[in-house]
Amino acid sequence: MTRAPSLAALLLVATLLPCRAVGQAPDTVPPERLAARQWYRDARFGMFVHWGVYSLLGQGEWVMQNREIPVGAYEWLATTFDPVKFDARDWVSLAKAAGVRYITITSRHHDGFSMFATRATRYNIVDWTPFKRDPLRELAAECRRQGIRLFLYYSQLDWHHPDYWPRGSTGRNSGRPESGDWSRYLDFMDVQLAELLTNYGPIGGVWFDGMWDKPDADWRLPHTYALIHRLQPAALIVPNHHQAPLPGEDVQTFEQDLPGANTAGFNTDQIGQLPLETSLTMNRSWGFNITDRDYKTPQQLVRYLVEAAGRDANLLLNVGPRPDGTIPPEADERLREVGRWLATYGGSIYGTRGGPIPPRDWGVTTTRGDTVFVHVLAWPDRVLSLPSLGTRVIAARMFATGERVAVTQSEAGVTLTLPTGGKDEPDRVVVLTLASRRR
Ligand code: H79
Repeated sequence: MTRAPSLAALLLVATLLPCRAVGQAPDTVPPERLAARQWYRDARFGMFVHWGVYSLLGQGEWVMQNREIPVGAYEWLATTFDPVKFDARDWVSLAKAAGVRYITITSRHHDGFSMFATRATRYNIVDWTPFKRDPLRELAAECRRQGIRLFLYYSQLDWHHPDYWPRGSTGRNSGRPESGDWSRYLDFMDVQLAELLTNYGPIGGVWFDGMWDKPDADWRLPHTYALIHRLQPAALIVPNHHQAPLPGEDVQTFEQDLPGANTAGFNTDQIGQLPLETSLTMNRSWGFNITDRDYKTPQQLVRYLVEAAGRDANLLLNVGPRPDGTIPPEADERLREVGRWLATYGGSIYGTRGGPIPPRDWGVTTTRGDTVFVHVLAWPDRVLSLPSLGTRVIAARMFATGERVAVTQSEAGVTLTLPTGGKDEPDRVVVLTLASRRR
């Protein structure tokens, strides 16, 4: 009861503020946000969670759109959502075992159903379902306990809200009235975002999605971004709008593609200076899909993480929990496998930056200080030649075993002779120590 006026007040304050976040040169980003970006770059690995009413149908998170489910029928479906086995401690413990440093969870997806306590609409998990609990609150508390940062996915696209009008390229067949008030919809989102940034303690950031549904609309981004940064100056804005970064944004994220690749068909090839992230499904679905058996192997997932790190990007690896709140065993096993790999090789991933050698067919490099990690992902021969690193290599050994690696070097480059073993590993990591005049 006491929160509504303070939220209104926060919104008012945000409205009156000059939009300082907009058009800022990078050097005017406040220090707490710069520090958060640095933390984020160091993290390298996150767990994405797609979970909502759609999970009940086991056909992915686009089921409302794909099966043309009308708003009324979907509203009924939502009344049955009762994930009695949801246990925040299980989820966060799994995240820890996987070696992720942050979790990004759907607070509200395109179906418009809020998976958190909100006063902006009754169409939320606390007021609309028999479950009555706020999973975000439980997750936020558990993340704090276990030292995981929580990011909130928030869909700007909405297939349910009557004021999402005029319609974009989706959500046209859900039986809504052909009218609505766009500015009221934007106000609704701002109220919800203010709640998310007020009621759950420190939030890592907001992961926006769906703007691509109406690319030409006025989304009032400067206003909303300023609101977020006003409420939590260290919260990062991670927009999945498939465009080059806009003012006020903190991360450039790529969906189902490594930065620079565009197999998905909608990712931009313009890579800016911001921290990078790649989001990836383990099978072909984000939301729980009961028939999608097309899982990547743990080795493929490890290699994707390494490929991302070699391009200076984080990997945000998705799981789609089941409607009862449990994680599918296929996802559980894979996350733990990646975590086992990181328990050994994490030193070549966490806190590193991509390079200095650009990605190659044989693999990638990561670096920290005067150390370069050569990640040999696909190379059949013992001899591997690298371009010049600009300084001398003073030591080379295998990361896991410490075994010495023979090196010959000239101005043209560095040649490594790899040991015979380890070919069944997803990644053979060679640690090069460089003479320190490099930086
Ligand atoms: O939340 C997950 C997906 O539900 C959501 N983003 C991830 C993280 C997502 N929605 N759509 N997509 C991903 C694929 C995007 C398809 C698009 Fe298009 C192609 C957007 C623009 C062109 C389809 C055609 C939608 C609008 C036009």
